[in-house]
Amino acid sequence: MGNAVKLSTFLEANTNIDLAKLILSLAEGCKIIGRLVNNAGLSGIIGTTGDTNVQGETVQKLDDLSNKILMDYLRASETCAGYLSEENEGIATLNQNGKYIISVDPLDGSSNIDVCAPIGTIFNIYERLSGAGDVSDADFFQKGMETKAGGYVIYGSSTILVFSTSNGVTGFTLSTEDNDFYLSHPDMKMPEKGKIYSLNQGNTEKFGEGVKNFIAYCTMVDKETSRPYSLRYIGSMVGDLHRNLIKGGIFIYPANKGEKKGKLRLLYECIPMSFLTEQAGGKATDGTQRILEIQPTELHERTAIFIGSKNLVEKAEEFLKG
Ligand code: P6P
Repeated sequence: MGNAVKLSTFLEANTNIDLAKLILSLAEGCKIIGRLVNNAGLSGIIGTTGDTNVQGETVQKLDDLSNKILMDYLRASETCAGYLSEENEGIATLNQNGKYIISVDPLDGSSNIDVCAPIGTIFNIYERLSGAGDVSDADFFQKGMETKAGGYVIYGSSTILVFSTSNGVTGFTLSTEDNDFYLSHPDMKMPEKGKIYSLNQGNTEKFGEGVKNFIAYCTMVDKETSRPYSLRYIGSMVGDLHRNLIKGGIFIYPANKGEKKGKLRLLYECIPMSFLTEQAGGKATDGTQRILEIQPTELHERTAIFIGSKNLVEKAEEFLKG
């Protein structure tokens, strides 16, 4: 790969050795997950396990496999003390003397596996608050602004690791030549102005008036503001947010009549994506406050989210304030 910058080289130069080890272990696990996703149709691992997870959602076989792979690789890192996953009811201690803890959605959007749409692994890393020994829930109840590293791996037309350690956002593409991650997206910036809105418009009748009025604003004809905007919705948060990070836009999963606090989970979906978005110059709120300022109180709590290009999130907030 010539003089392309390897992930390991970038991490050595830009973070401490423990965090670098953790991210490299995570990246190794995601390489395995990516290969399983790419071969899913041939290896009989498409479909469900027949179980439902703590969220009451049907568990895809690849959800379960991805979760187990990440636990194994992060345990081997020796620097990851604690693990919280969408797929596990409670937290797990991986290394009693580890310095960090991690919250993950092992395979976000996994219901899209059968239709070959982009899916991804989302992660958020904090320093543990407890000194050593077993981790506790309290270690995970930190506001998103305490994040030490956060991001995702998208398994799409290519496999790309996108993350931040508080010094901007960087993307690394997995080479199919030597199976290593190389710098491909230095200093990613969320376009301030976007023309894409992304939400499940089929739920409009369940939304509050503010969201309905923002949707009407997006669909109105107005040449001066390049409206109507385009609706793009993959049904996979990682796919929708990666597109918006590159092209600009807003992603919305609001509270609604059926989901009082929305659907998406605070600790391992909304906080990492909001941390990354703010690091790229975008904005992320629950409609009234920064996602990164929400005080978590439950491991699997959910939140409404309005996230993306600053101009669109602020326009949505105007409609929410009525
Ligand atoms: P809906 C996938 O199940 C997920 O958690 C996110 O990746 C995605 O944005 C959302 O749910 C889709 O939910 O209700 O629109 O199908």
